[in-house]
Amino acid sequence: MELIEREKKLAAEFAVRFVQSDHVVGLGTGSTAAYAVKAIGHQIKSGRLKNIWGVPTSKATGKLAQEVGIRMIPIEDVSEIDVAIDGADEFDPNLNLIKGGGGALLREKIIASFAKEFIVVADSSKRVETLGRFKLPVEVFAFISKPLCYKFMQKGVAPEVRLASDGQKFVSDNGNHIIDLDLGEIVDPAAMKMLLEDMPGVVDHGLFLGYANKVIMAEREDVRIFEK
Ligand code: A5P
Repeated sequence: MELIEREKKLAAEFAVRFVQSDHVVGLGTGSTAAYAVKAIGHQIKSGRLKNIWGVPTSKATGKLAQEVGIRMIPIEDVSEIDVAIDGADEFDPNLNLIKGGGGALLREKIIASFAKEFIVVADSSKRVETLGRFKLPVEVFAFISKPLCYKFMQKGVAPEVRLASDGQKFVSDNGNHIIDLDLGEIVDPAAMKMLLEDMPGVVDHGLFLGYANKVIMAEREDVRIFEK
């Protein structure tokens, strides 16, 4: 297993110690979160965790959770989540995040917002001083993705409508498109958040400001915990 992969696994498995029996657990999306989902399944089987209910952030995660034996509640039946564990594409020193590389940002943000504790798991490549090296994913209503690209270009931003592996436009679990924005360093994430939220047609975006309580990052064989 290559180093980055080992770091993802180490961080994700470490985070699962914050899950206790009787918890409702938000299950993140992506390759790092998948290690946490598998570890939760393993600990249910071994008997360390009892009466766990998972809330998946995507159809893919729901499928994985089912395979590893985690019982689930659909997001529409959730009132509170004890702990959510999810990956990130980037995190900065304020624990602000870019998420959505896997296209699941809308449900990820909703689940993070319902979680009493939102734990981010990451390999060491995800740590940045300033967000923006990773293109910012923006989920938009499908019918408006092209006009919104023109709008972004007018604002001097390079947009890219995300494509799926078959070359067709990527469609999120919510039936929307994703526009990836090459912003360069996002010096004022709060201003960018406001700008995006003020654009009709934008459903949500991958800036997660003030959501994370902890980032658990693995760096080689060490685990580092960043907290606010
Ligand atoms: C999914 O939409 C994302 O927010 C992921 O959590 C993020 O892209 C990190 O993915 P990896 O763990 O696969 O790097």
